[in-house]
Amino acid sequence: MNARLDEKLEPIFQDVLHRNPGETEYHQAVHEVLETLGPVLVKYSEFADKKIIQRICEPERQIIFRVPWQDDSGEIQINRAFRVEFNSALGPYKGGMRFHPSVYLGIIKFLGFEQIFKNALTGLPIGGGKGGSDFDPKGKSDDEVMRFCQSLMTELYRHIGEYTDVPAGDIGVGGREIGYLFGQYKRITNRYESGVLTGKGLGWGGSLARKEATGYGTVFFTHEMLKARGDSLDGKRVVVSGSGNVAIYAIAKAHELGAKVIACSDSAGIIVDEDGINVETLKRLKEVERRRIKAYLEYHPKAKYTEHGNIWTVPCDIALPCATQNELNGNDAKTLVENGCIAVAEGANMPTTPEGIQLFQDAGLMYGPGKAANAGGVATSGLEMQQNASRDSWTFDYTQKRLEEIMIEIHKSCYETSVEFGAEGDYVLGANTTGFIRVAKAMNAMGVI
Ligand code: NDP
Ligand code: 2IT
Repeated sequence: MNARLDEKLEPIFQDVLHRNPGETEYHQAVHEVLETLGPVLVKYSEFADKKIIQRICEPERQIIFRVPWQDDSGEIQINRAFRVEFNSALGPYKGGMRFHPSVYLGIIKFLGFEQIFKNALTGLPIGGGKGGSDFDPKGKSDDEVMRFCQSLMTELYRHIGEYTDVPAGDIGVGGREIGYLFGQYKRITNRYESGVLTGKGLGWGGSLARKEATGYGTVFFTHEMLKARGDSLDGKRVVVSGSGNVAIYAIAKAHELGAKVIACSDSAGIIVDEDGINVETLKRLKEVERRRIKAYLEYHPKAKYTEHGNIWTVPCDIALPCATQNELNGNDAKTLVENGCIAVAEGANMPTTPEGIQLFQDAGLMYGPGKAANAGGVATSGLEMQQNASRDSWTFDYTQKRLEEIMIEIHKSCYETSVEFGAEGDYVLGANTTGFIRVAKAMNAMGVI
């Protein structure tokens, strides 16, 4: 955390450090937002008087619980799960569940904090929340995943609901897990409450284009950044980290808009395919067979695999980090800049370290932070909630059109805010400020709650 904070904001940050010891990712996420809020407090002094920032930094509710389950050999396993209901000024808490062994309170709080502003940017009536568990789905059988999800929901059900808190997927949580979670919620409550979870399967309340939405949205946002400078995706070399839900559909949409994605990765290694990454192969390997990216070579022997390689050393015009937090550091940013990269858009949440962001901004790159660039996923979850509320289901084309309009609008409002605050093209300031002002105005109107 390099940039200095405004003198009004530094004590607020010190208090966050003091009250949330050891939660480094949460500290990082708060610092990044506070860095941009100085001018907002000058313009809206009532936000300072009413301690809006201090209140936003304290989650409305945090739930931590035990998840016991039995593995296939009959042994009892114990995981820990979280749901952080961060802010409900704009609507019910909304945000995904992450299943990954690295999950602890600090990760869920950073994600929940980001989600508040991201969700505000979508313009839809959704508050911010996040949850997850240190459960590792890798290597588990379907039955084990089912038993774990059922046990988790046996506690979580009492905290969520269509008008209260609406979870969805994130790392390690996709259609399979949402199915098991929804089934257990329905069974315990005896209610077919479609709007309690999003990312559901097609045919039982899910929305077309939700699976594709985050990756597609990130590429729509990238396209808008390029258009604002009279450029386009056509013919661009793109590198996408990760090979999960967000990465796959970012690659698909980048190809559709004329770019060539030449590299992707997983936590074990990177694939470079100069012919362009084959999306059908990726889908088969990752969505159906749940295998490692290395297996891509079996279908495309001319591609190159590097165990534990660094994807950011692959020269490209556009970089889309779509894996996880802090996956792109200052050195990586320097390499990308030196290799002529012109734009970075974050499909993942907080993938770039503060040093990396600073380097991109100093170099004048187009840099779209996750809160704006990956908001298409939660926005389409909002559209799924709309379809559930009206007991309707929309076509793929209509839903995708709505997603594209939302991404265009997010880009526009971030850009306009950057101009208003004298930092044209600074999407970090644009996203943080726009999202914050929307939440702060609602909180202010609702009194001290
Ligand atoms: P998936 O579980 O589908 O895929 C995650 C990908 O990232 C995998 O390739 C995984 O590799 C890699 N990865 C995850 N953790 C690590 C790690 N610690 N180190 C290295 N690689 C890692 O998740 P999603 O695609 O859904 O999520 C990716 C990112 O996008 C996350 O930051 C998530 O918060 C964000 N996001 C997701 C949204 C959604 O709708 N799903 C919406 C907005 C943001 P491996 O398989 O080897 O672990
Ligand atoms: O980080 C995110 O925005 C998500 N994982 C999606 C949240 C959602 O509720 O769809």
